Amino acid sequence: MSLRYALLALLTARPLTAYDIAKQFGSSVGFVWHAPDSQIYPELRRMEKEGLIDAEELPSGGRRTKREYRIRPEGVARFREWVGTPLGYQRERDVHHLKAAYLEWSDPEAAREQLRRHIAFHTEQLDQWLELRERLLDRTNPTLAARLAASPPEQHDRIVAFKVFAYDGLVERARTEIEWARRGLVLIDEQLPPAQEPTV
Ligand code: VNL
Repeated sequence: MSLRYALLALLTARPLTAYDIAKQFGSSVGFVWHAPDSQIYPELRRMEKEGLIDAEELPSGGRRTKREYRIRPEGVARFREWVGTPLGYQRERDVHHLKAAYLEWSDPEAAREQLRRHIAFHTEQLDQWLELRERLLDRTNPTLAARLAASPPEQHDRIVAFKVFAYDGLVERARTEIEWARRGLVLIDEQLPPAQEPTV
């Protein structure tokens, strides 16, 4: 269900063809709400049927006609309502933390390797969030640039500030994961299994 709000969010920036929606999704809202193209296209059709968005056939040179999607006032109202309504929370379900609780069962080197992978993954994530954050701050992200072009200048700072706020949270989360895994590496060294008594 969140996918439809991510799509409505994208379409509040400007009307887009289905193809451009899929493309721009991946370089904007898709970073915080990942969805494959195979989910995006059918969801657009459902949103159209439900009157949240309109599709306009665009004249095109080729055989396939292009359809441009535009958010309808009903879609804007639904989006606004969703943004203003508290979400529920899920109980914890994290396999990395589950496994961390039992690392005394692992060979120390295998445990280290897993924590190193955790660090590598979240270091890549961190770099990605920092880069995206910069492209929001300098306002060169194409979705944001289009959104700003269509909105009054006195709104620009707050539009940017909340996008940056979202990525600030992701930056902090990635840093926390990296520090946690580093502490795990230290812990493994401190808690090496006792050496076996030599058998005579
Ligand atoms: C937008 C642009 C949103 C870039 C993003 O992530 C982003 C936007 C939530 O203008 O909607 O990375």
